Amino acid sequence: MKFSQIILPFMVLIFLFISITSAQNPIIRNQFSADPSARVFEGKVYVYPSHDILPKEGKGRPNWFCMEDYHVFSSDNLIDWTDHGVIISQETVPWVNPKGYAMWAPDCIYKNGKYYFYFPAPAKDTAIGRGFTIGVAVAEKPYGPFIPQEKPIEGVRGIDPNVFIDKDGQAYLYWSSRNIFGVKLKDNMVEIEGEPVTLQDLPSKGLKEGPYMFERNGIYYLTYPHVQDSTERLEYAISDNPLGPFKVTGVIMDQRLECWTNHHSIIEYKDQWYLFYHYNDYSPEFDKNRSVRIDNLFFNEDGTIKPVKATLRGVGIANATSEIQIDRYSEISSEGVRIDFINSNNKFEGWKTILEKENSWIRFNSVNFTDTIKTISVKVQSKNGGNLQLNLNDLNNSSIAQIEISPSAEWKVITVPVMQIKSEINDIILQLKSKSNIEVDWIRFNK
Ligand code: FUB
Repeated sequence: MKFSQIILPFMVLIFLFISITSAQNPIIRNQFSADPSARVFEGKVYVYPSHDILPKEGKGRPNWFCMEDYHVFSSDNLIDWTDHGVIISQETVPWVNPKGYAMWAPDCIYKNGKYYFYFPAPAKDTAIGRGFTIGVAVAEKPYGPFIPQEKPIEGVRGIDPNVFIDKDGQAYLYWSSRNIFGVKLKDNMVEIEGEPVTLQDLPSKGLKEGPYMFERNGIYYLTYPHVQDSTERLEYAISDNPLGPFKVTGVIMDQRLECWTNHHSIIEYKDQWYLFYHYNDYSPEFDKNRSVRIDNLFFNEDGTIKPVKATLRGVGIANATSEIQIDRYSEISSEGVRIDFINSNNKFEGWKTILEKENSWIRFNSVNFTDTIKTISVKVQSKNGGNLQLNLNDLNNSSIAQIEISPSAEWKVITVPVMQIKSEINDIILQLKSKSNIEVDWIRFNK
């Protein structure tokens, strides 16, 4: 067998693996994921989320959060995410109740050549105390293997640990238990130094949890979910000191009635700030099975944070030759477009776009083209058949493809030629040009 016969199939496989996903929300599409703590380590973004599962008989409490382990994910483009697998589970931490199913929101930080993973869980030994306490696991690499400490951190009780390291190298641990608490960490990162304080002057009414601290231009931003009205919204307060007192300053993301919790983290990566948060995309009927999302975050000149718009499109530039899930749109016409699950019995199969009114349209922004594109393939289904038109950037521009769809009750992939496209980034707009409904799964451009 020639070298090329051995190597080429592998190269094709690698290429397929890299090119099949495009940036969109939610970012993790084969399991539930929540409470994302994003960190930049070794030039990549690592996300440490909670791992929601469905409670079942003998597994957790009905209709409540249920989590037995943590995975970690990484990406260097916020588009293609690698799942590094399980890093900690309730069965492998010496002090954790192995039947607790409550491995809630974690965090991870780098100090002195080691990665410290902080996680809340109920202890198996009631001598440690009832309810949640917070433990640490330590690794040489951001993806593990993480070795858990024998005991949780002494003097800390609560959930949602967050660690911040100031410019002078001092580390602080924050957590919540209705209020938000903070304390310095010793240099060993596994013990606290001094007595924890309740952070002042945060809203006095309504649950506050999920603290996330960061510093920018000398301002300390304490960001946190808070129930101001009926569900959690993301707010922030600022200070000139990591332990406050704080001044409540604004709302980063408003409440969403469909998902009671929101939990977030904020990072700067390659000169852009991002908000990582969650929503119950794959589980509209049960909001304790959530999914991680990302959207861009911007600051005003005075350092205040602009409210973040939650989008389906998410962040990043999609590759024209990947399957573009246009149901994760950036904009749709005011009527005539619906998004639904492809298979309501397995929601991880994703969504479809239903165009049901003549001239209705859907836009997907920031698609990277090369001038070698010759055809477009569309996965569609239409009982009565019809026509789609594809435009770049503006509906008033001349169309680049006309797609005629014959009647069919089955999904099929139709491929038609496209006009020449320059090598650049464009928005794509798909428009219905007939009276009958057309359902679209994805679009892909081919060389
Ligand atoms: O994921 C369980 C809990 O829900 C988290 O610890 C809270 O922050 C909320 O997101």
